This record gives sequence, structure tokens and C-alpha cells, in this order.
Amino acid sequence: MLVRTRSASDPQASEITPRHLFDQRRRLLAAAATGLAWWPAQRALAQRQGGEQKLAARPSSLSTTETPTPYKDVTTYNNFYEFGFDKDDPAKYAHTLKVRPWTVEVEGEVRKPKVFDIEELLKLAPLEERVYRLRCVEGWSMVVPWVGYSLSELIRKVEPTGNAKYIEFVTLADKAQMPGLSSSVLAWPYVEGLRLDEANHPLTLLTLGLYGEALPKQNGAPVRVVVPWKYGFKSGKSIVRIRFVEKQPVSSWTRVLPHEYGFYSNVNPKVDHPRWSQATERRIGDSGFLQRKRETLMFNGYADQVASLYAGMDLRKFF
Ligand SMILES: Nc1nc2c(c(=O)[nH]1)N[C@H]1C(S)=C(S)[C@@H](COP(=O)(O)O)O[C@H]1N2
Ligand SMILES: [Mo]
Repeated sequence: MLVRTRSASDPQASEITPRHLFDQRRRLLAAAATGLAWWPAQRALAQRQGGEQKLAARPSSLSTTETPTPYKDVTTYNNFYEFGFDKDDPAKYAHTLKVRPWTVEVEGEVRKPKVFDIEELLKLAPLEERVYRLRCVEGWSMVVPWVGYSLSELIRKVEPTGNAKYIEFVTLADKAQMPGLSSSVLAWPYVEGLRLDEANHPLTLLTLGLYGEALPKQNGAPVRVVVPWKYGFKSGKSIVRIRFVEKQPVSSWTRVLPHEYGFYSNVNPKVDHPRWSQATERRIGDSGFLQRKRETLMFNGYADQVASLYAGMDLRKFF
């Protein structure tokens, strides 16, 4: 992946911020942490910028209590290579994506293959708000209030056969809508995969929205997956096909750089990427003294829930 690092000579924001501003900011952050200060402001912002379909979602006990990253950052600092490589490219160019009509074809090793219309997916199960950490392999992270339901709800409906060991997720690949496809940096369509038990884990989210509204195009409208204990690239966007298969799928990143991006790609501070460390991360939206790097947590902080999926596996080998 294309990674830009800040030069060692750049001053940290904390070194150049006057003390009183620093303290004031700390009080604001403390207020925000209660969940009262940020929420109405973020909703107002979401309504102004999106004006999209509102999605009513019930809160979930699977949510983190960490303060969500501002809506503006979540929707302008993106990776969606189909629309360019720079972080602000998707917000600029994804408007050409047509999200209606939209169908998702579910096929392969299932007893009940089915083409789901997006409107049907919106009603398949009660929508929940899942506030999750998202940690990109590039070394930054966010906290996003996603809207969706466990992917297992969909999996149940199509009845996987005994041969279904893995699931493959395929993103739309249409040159007319996606200018990035003219670059050969990745194998298109963008493909990602999970083991069936990972896909069935309650944390794995079939995601239809964020901040209480339908997904903005730059975030993978109209439907994507979010797998919070894995690096961000495992969370494929704008999905048109879900295939149940017997053999481990080859994802797009593994296809182009197999020694750098493995199938599992679990967040693991102890296993570095061949070209850079994975021990720390920068939280988007942090400023002042908080801009200092945070320690990356095993399985992105979801170890209690997911470590058992990998019991007995050598996580250096199965990176
Ligand atoms: N189809 C597709 N899905 C994708 C990507 C992409 O380039 N194309 N980028 C991935 C990466 S690297 C990350 S970090 C997340 C970013 O999701 P966000 O922009 O909603 O934060 O999307 C993932 N899903
Ligand atoms: Mo990423």
C-alpha cells in the first residue's frame, strides 16, 4: 500500500500548542467522552453533508465506548482505490458511483442461492449501530458508528453446504463509474475473503450505513462488510457478489503482494509488515498531545471476542 510517513523533523502539534489551549482542548475531549457533546453536533453535520436516507438503528452491546472519529474525517479520509489513491480522492470522485438499482448475488456452496435487492438487504434483520475501531495496515485508525447487522443473518438465509469453508466478497468493477480501474496497481475486481467461522462471528458486520444514514459512496455504498479485528483492507466495499467456496480465496492484495498481505491480516502489533512496524497507530482526528502514536492492540482490541478463532495457529505463518 502507498504509505506516507511524517518526517522525523516535523514538530509534534503538542510541542507548538500553547498550554492554555492544550488544557481547554483536554476539557472538551473529556466532555466529548461522555458521549453528550459530540453526538448532536455530528448528527447535524451528517444531515448537512449527506442529506441521504436516514437509517434508524438500535444500539449494540458490541460497540466500543470510545469517542467516534468526526463525520468529516470518516467521509473524507478514505481508501477506495477504484476512485484513486489519495485519501481525499474517494470523497471527490465517488459521486459517479450509481447505488440504485443495486443487487448482491449470493452463490456457490449454498442450498439457497439468491440475488438480493439492496432494499431487501436493508430489511433482512433489525439495523444496529455498531461503533467499531477500524485500523488500516498503513498505521492509522478511526472509530466509526457503522449501521448494519451481523453478516451471519444473511449467511443463515442461504444455508451454506458442508463444502462451504470460505466466503469471497467481490466489489463492483465498472470502468464507466470507477476511474481508478484504469490503473493496474490492483487486480480488479477488488476481492476479499474470510473463513466461514470468521464470517459468522457476530462482530462481522454487513454494513449499510454510518452516523445514522445510508453509507456515503466513498465509504462503500450501498453495502460493504466491516471486520473490526482485521486490517481495513479486509473490509471490502460496494459489494455485488458473495461466493461460498471450498478453497481459500486469493484476495486482491495477496494477489499483487503475497509476501506483504496474507489471507488472515489480523491486526497484530507483534507481526510487522515487511516494510514498516505495526506496533503503533495514529488516530485520525486526534490533535495536540493526543497526536502522539497510540499502541496498537492485539486483534485491534477485540482479542477477548475473537482470539479463540485462531487457537493453535502460528500467527506469524498465518499473517
Ligand atoms: N473495494 C474496495 N474496498 C476497500 C478498499 C478499496 O480500495 N477498494 N480499501 C480498503 C482499505 S485499505 C481500508 S483501510 C478500508 C477503508 O474504509 P473507509 O474508507 O470506509 O474508512 O476500506 C477497504 N475496502
Ligand atoms: Mo487500509
